Amino acid sequence: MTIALLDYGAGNVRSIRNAVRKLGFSFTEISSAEDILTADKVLFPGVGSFGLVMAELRKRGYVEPLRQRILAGKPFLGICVALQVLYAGSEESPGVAGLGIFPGQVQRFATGEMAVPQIGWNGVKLLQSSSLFNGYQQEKLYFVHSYFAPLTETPDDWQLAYTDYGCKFVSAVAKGAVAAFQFHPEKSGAAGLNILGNYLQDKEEIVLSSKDSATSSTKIAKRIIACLDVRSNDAGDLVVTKGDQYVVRAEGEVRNLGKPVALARRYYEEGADEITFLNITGFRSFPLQDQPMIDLLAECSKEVFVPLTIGGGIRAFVDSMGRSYSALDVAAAYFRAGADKISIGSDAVDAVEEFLRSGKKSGSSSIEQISAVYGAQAVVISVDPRRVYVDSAEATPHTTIKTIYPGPNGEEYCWYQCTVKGGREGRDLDVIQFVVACEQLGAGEILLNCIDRDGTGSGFELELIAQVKAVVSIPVIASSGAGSAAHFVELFTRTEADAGLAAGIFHRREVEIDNVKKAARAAGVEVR
Ligand code: 1PR
Repeated sequence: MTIALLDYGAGNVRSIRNAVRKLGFSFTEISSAEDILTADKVLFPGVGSFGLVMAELRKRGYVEPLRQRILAGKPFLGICVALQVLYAGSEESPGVAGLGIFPGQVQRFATGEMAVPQIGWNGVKLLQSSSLFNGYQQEKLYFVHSYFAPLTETPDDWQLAYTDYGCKFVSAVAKGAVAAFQFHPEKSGAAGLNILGNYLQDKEEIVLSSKDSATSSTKIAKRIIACLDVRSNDAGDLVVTKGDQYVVRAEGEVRNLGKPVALARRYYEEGADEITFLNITGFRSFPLQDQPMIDLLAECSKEVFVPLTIGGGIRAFVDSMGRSYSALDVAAAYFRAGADKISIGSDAVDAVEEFLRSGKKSGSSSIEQISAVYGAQAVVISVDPRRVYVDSAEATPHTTIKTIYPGPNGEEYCWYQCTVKGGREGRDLDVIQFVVACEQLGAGEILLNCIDRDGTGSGFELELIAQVKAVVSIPVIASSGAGSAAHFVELFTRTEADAGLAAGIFHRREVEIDNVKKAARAAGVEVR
């Protein structure tokens, strides 16, 4: 049996390749229209915008063969945007015709109550039974998208499953042996691998029966993220380290808390919803010569089937031979190696300063470039703010809060200053100006650290998190200060944070991820 992969080189399809291999199947690459017609099974992990996908299909002459294959009901599985292009068109790329298998337009989520993009684990409700979902136990699956196919009032017979995110949308379609998912089975842990395995194994056509109604609802989970700060120690080995307020040396030595791939695998098995690697010395070296980080990702994505984010050193640079690389080149290398999202730190601060100075977008910043090619959902901004105390709100032009933790001289107000280079350098920029500008430039998510809390185990900086959540509509990951499961409960019950990230307590095994989830669940917080 030939499983043919439709990959036009636009993003991270390494994960789907790894997932197929992990399930014991091999695949061939589609390189001609003929391959589309003759393959036993086609697997199409759509990457990029609706318009980009259609342009790539058109350029390669794949539109008609795909339509032919799909209309004939021959085995086909599309993922994410590959579900959306089955429709007639999309608000994402007005005027671009889709494959038109299904009528209707793909729409954008309205901003408001829910963060956009939807990034995270949500449920799916089956409208029909399908062999694709054999063994499915109602687990949550991983979604990352800003656009969706609306569920029609009376579901059509090809609408297989739906999900709620402010509205009900179609999360799976199936017709004959043709299917497509809005979620990513290759990023949805064991539940996703099971579904993907069902497609790969199915010898029969996908069996559909017994219509259900679309009355119950699903809920997105708050994500629990394990973060691995990675750097070389003095012996030159890449290790996971952890600082106290960003100081990672203890008694002169870089703290060594384990090997990155082994730790990531452990967190995956223990139920982490996502794993983040931060190369904390990325600002010093030439990022693309940082081969170990690329190898690390490639290794990790063979075994870890939840989303992987990589940060540190995502910026333009000139190497020792005088060759220039753009931030997009650096990001592309990480996506090819298996990253789902990249995280920009210092370079985002420079980009925002330039944006605020000029009053217009340049189109050439790392945020804009990477977002335009890979989509906003692939661009995380990691910000390292630090408290600056003032006596009154009028004492500074920056946006302050009246804090419940007064400063060393009894100051009742503070603002959060953006820093670069791992907190070594402060800028005249507050976190509010910064995150608002990042969203405007095309960022899809904020990783909100706080140097004052980092490594202290004293709980998340709730005042900061609430202040940031109030001004952006993209998801916010709260980071720094987690010391117990109760701190996550406090985070999710007292702020609207979309995810909580921790490092030290997980590395030192002081708190298990599972215990965080149990505590959250007991407090009525939705988790996976
Ligand atoms: O500036 O684009 O090269 O990115 C550098 C990245 O490395 C940034 O994301 C920055 O936050 C991070 N970074 C730089 N120096 C350090 C350091 O520790 N010396 N780590 C550093 C930041 C913050 C979190 C940490 C949480 C949770 N680490 O990732 O894991 O605070 O910790 P906790 O749960 O133990 O409190 P660029």
